Amino acid sequence: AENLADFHADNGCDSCHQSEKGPTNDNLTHENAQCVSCHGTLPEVAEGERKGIVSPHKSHLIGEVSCTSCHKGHEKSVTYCDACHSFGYEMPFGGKWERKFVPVDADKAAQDKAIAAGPRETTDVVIIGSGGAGLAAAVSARDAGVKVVLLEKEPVPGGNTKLAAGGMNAAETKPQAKLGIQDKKETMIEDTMKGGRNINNPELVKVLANNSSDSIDWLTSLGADMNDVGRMGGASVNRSHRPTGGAGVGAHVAQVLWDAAVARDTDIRLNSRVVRILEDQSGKVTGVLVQGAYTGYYVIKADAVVVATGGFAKNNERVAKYDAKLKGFKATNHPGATGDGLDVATQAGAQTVDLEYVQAHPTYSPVGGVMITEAVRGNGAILVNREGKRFVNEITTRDKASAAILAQKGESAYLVFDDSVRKSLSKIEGYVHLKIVNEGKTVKDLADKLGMPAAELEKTLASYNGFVKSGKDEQFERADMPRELATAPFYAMEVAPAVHHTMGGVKIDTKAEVMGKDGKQVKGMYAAGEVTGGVHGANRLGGNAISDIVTFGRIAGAEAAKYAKDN
Ligand code: FAD
Ligand code: MEZ
Repeated sequence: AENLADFHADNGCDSCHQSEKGPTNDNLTHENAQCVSCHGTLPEVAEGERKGIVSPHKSHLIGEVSCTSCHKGHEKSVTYCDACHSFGYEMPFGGKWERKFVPVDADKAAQDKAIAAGPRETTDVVIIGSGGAGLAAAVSARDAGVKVVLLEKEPVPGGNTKLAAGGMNAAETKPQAKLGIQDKKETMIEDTMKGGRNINNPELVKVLANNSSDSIDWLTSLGADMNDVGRMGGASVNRSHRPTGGAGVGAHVAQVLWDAAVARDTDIRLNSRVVRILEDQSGKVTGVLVQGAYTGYYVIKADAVVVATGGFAKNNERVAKYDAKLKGFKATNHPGATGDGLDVATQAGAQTVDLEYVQAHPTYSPVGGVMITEAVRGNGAILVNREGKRFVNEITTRDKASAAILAQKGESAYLVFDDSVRKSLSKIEGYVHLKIVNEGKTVKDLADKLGMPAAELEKTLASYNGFVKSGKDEQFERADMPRELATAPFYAMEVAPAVHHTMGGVKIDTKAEVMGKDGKQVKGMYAAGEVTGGVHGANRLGGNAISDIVTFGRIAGAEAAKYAKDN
């Protein structure tokens, strides 16, 4: 047998499909139920696995992950995890992970035919993208009482949001108050503008900061735990919120929003790529053209559309077009961050802003294929080069930290920390689990393992610990040094910059309405999250994206619902 369908052929097509015609929806609801009925649920399959391996059936992915996300019927199976990791899983009938970007207008004749056939169905609001912005929009639109269809092109939901690690920025929040942290929305505005080199749209920044504590309350009301508060680069105070103990913020927030959307009976369709936003002759939005991976092209008529399709950091060709220095760089993003949504929106008349600004995250693990959260530095880690020396203020903005790492020998550096940092942030356990953390019983032992001059690393740690004690970093003026690095064992991870965030995108106003190329709003089109530009200027501050997607996602959903009711 070449694939799973061949292998199951003796059982007949109806052992997987409802009818001989094949799948009846793009979530493959029936087909996945058949897998589960024979092989068990994901947790049941995980239970029977060999212990001590990184289980392919337990993951940080959100929602109920379908078997068919990896196990394909009529083609080679591929491990979705391989988009970022390389665990070397042996899959039955497995093939190699490969993704080629297919432009949204690739199959124009078939698309025109589907449009000519007219709408297959009608709804009030279509939301494109199941990341945090799309899910927040879905929850608020459903709460406003309208019908919603949420379309996601990937087989798994959550986009980049499910990967977010360090935190969500918010000022004047209840968790900050409990921890005695003094912050002001005005300070968050100033930090954000300064970090963005003052080219951000100040009106959007005000919306971001002024609504940030409300967004924390809203998430909390949906069941989120945002009680741990740490520091991210470029922030004057601790305002990055995450779950107690320092677990990754994104998987938690995305799961809470997913559960809330599901509890509100949102019609969520995976494997469903939007390839066109449709408009009438006056330019008013009338719906979308969807490419269902299994059911083909079809039209949904809708009064309003929310574009929440995320950024394009995983599309290196596109990234390099805007910033040639980043050509060939790895990316921290999920595989769907290719920029389709931007194409769909601009083809329907949306104006764009700041596309030339693409951000590299300073600490990506070339060994593990994953981003190492800024929270590790925020909680105390330092960066050293191959000579064992510090070379930068570790909590400066990302553009500066990335440039400093690239200037070191080998164009990478080591993130060095002790056991007290490890204990302060449970996210670190994930890196240990991925076996990308070097450990030494002493500083010398760690340096020997890294092939670094031990005396130099010992000297660096001793002088840094002196700065912690005196409260003044004489070398690089690092403002926040939360703890001494003195508790064995000691740890290090190799890190190098990777493409992380695309600051530019669709131009929006403070109601998340999309601005057209003619400077007027595109009637019925809304956008939120990383697909938009203007909030972060030339350089986004760590923690501001999750704040952005929750706040603007909520606004986009509520405004789209209002527009749909009025039209
Ligand atoms: P996404 O979450 O990326 O969702 C967009 C969705 O739209 C995707 O699922 C995509 O597949 C789908 N889509 C795209 N095109 C189409 C189409 N044509 N049709 C249908 N669906 C489509 N920010 C912080 O503030 N704090 C952090 O700690 C943090 N950590 C991060 C860690 C990592 C590893 C990464 C990659 C990012 C991190 N960020 C963080 C940034 C932040 O996660 C993202 O900017 C944010 O989650 C984007 O949310 P979004 O909803 O706009 O897009
Ligand atoms: O905002 C981010 O991208 C972020 C905080 C990432 C991280 O390092 O955790």
